[in-house]
Amino acid sequence: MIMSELIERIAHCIEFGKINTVSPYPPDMRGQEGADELTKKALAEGIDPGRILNEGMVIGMERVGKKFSENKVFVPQMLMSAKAMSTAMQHIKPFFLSGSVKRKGTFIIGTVAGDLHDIGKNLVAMMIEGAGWEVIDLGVDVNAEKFVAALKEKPGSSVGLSALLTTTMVNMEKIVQEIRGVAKETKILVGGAPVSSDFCTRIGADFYSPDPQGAVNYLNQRVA
Ligand code: B1M
Repeated sequence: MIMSELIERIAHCIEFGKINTVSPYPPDMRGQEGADELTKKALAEGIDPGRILNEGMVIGMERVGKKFSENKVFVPQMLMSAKAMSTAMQHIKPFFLSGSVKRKGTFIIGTVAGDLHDIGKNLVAMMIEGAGWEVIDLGVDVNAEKFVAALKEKPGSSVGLSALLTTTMVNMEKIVQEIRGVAKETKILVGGAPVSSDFCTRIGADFYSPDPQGAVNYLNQRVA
């Protein structure tokens, strides 16, 4: 199979929520390979993991998101896509982790209170860990108290907040304020689809990045 065809099949599996060969969903792909097997195959064929991620997996998620906006698919389909994405991510993750023993510092990350989206946050965590940082991932639906408690355990850490909903991005402000209340100098990064540079400035965070690489660059340049 040629490289671009394999990458497109991965995108297709994620778009339609085809996890692996045995998964029964979607019915018209029953028995076919899913994101699991195809990602392993792509890596075995030597395809760059960055291409598999950006030209395959992320594109698949974008397509399902667009269809959701147009009311062409619903939450269950998005969940299947998210599951296919997470399964594929497990295979590419080792390629993004650096072997460096000495860590540059600690980065605490979480998706903010009320928000259960974790794919983007996981990608950011993975890239930052791969760039040589210790990452403490607090998961999803993380409130200010949990961020503050993690920071108290690891003073001097930088913090990353992710939000995917316009209704939850507002929770970032409270978290920033609470963190500033206990550790004023903490570098706070924010990101996620509805977040912007203006919003970042308005809530008193330090840096907005639209993507994981921007967050890595900021940490390496400003914090390490
Ligand atoms: Co949700 N959802 N969802 N969803 N979902 C969105 C976000 C939405 C835009 C879909 C739409 O309407 N088109 C919409 C939000 C609308 C809005 O607020 N403006 C939406 C909605 C409405 C909802 C529900 C309310 C639906 C409902 O129940 N009626 C509900 C809310 C649940 C909750 O959180 N309380 C909901 C639920 C879900 C699922 C659980 C089904 C599932 C999430 C599964 C999971 O994450 N494990 C889901 C999904 C999959 C999506 C879409 C389709 C995909 C999100 C995603 O993973 N994208 C999404 C539509 C879309 O984005 N096109 C949508 C891929 C990911 C790689 O990108 O997360 O943007 P992203 O992360 C990027 C950057 O933003 C950035 O880097 C990442 C990599 O490039 N980034 C950072 C992210 N965090 C960062 C932090 C940084 C720096 C960069 O520094 C710290």
